[in-house]
Amino acid sequence: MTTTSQAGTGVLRTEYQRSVANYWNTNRKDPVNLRLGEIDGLFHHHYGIGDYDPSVLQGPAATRDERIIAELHRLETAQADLLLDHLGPIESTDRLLDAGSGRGGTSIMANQRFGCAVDGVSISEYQVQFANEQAAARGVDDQVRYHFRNMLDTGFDTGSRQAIWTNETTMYVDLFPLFAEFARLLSYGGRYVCITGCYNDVTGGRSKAVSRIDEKYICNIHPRSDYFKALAANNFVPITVVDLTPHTIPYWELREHVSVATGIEEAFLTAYREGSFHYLLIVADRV
Ligand code: GPP
Ligand code: MG
Repeated sequence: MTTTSQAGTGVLRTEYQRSVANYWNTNRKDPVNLRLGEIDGLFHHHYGIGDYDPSVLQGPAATRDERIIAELHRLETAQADLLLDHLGPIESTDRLLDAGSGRGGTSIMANQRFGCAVDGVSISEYQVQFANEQAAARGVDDQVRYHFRNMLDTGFDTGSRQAIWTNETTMYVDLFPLFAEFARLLSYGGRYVCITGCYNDVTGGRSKAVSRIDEKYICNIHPRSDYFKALAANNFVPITVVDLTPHTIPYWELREHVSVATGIEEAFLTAYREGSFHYLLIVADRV
């Protein structure tokens, strides 16, 4: 399944991709992700969904931070569960792709739920190694495999996937070649699920708050319209679109109170509240 184009330095094609890989390779002491993941060994690189339990902010001050960390982790795991809910019926013989798999949490959850093989790809060698160690520690490394590959050119076989998802990773790539690669990988009727942050075409261009998010993560948040143009151009037909914005705001409000907050919380809250930015779930079928 490996092609020469995926070997060694071929994975990183541009200076931009190298700078993104460098960010994730060197961002190793990120307590906002490690402290949460250490709770149960599911390491996420995405945000949370749902209401938080307000009692975590009350109770003994000495253990308050611990309670908030556990609650943020619960909301992030709930987000991944929501994404997986939309993959449709998956058989244990199917193969899935996690495009931009980070430290691996969503892939592990998919394998637990469906019992099928999952491949994750990341352009961060550090993340790939970390995630493979997690799969090995759980004894699922025969089923869940992470690869140092580029999601724009995965090298996996044509038509080999029943479903593909991107969990907050599409802001790192041009959507047209990305969805062309996904269309190649999916069999007819295969499903693509995306959770993303996108900016609002209706209110105009990129707001200051959205630009701050781009700057922090070295990403390029797309306008909402780009998703639907790029899906349509690549034979994807949307079946479900949900604006998750009101359901992610509580996560950010709670995150403002935690010791491991990074300072980006205010930008997310401003962007969501002013309406310049949406947290979107998009589900589409390949025809
Ligand atoms: C990172 O998650 C997510 C991104 C870099 C993509 C940007 C997402 C948008 C919705 C715009 P993380 O868990 O690594 O971030 P943090 O360290 O802030 O928790
Ligand atoms: Mg995080």
